[in-house]
Amino acid sequence: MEKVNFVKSVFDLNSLPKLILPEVILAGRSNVGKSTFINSFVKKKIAMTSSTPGKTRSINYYIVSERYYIVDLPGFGYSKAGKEITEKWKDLLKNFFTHERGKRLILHIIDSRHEPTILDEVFRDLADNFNYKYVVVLNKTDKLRRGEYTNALRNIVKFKEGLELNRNLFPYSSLTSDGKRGIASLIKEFIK
Ligand SMILES: Nc1nc2c(ncn2[C@@H]2O[C@H](COP(=O)(O)OP(=O)(O)OP(=O)(O)O)[C@@H](O)[C@H]2O)c(=O)[nH]1
Ligand SMILES: [Mg+2]
Repeated sequence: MEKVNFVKSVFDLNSLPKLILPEVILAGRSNVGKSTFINSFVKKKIAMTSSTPGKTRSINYYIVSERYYIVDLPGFGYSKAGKEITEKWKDLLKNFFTHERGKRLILHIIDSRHEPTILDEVFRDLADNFNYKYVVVLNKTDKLRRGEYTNALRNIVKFKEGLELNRNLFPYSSLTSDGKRGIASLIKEFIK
């Protein structure tokens, strides 16, 4: 069993962890299930989750078996304040991703029940500018019936060119841990 520990919450990019390790980064809309993904993936209630959007407000670092970080990002689209927050979020993300670090794997979490939003598109395009490995995790699949699941998979390939099941597209459920094996081997390969 892998050992997972909380490292720190980062509010300012000058205080990122000094130790550089590969980073598995959870990005996605607010309330999509990034923090829940972490808990289910590492089988430990380590990240704070909520049914109300906007729970994670800082960049949270967790370390797995002293070998890599899992990084929980604040969700996008949580905007009581609207546009201004969105701009701030874009800046923070852009700065975070342009900050000189080790290698990175971005898991873009998208709710399988809904079409990707405009902010998902903004993030996808932002991620395109960086040289990091990028995959889509289509989550909450436990909420879908079989036909809906098939449709979700069929539709998501329109989101980005070259999306391919189990290569850079992973269905997942935090409730049942369905799809965990594929992501586990992706990470294993990534940290080699
Ligand atoms: N059924 C089901 N519910 C899920 C799943 N993943 C997350 N949830 C629920 O979705 C809600 C939001 O989960 P969080 O993990 O807090 O979402 P987040 O993306 O971290 O949200 P922010 O911190 O606001 O960015 C919670 O009520 C979770 O229980 C899943 O795979 N299946
Ligand atoms: Mg969260």
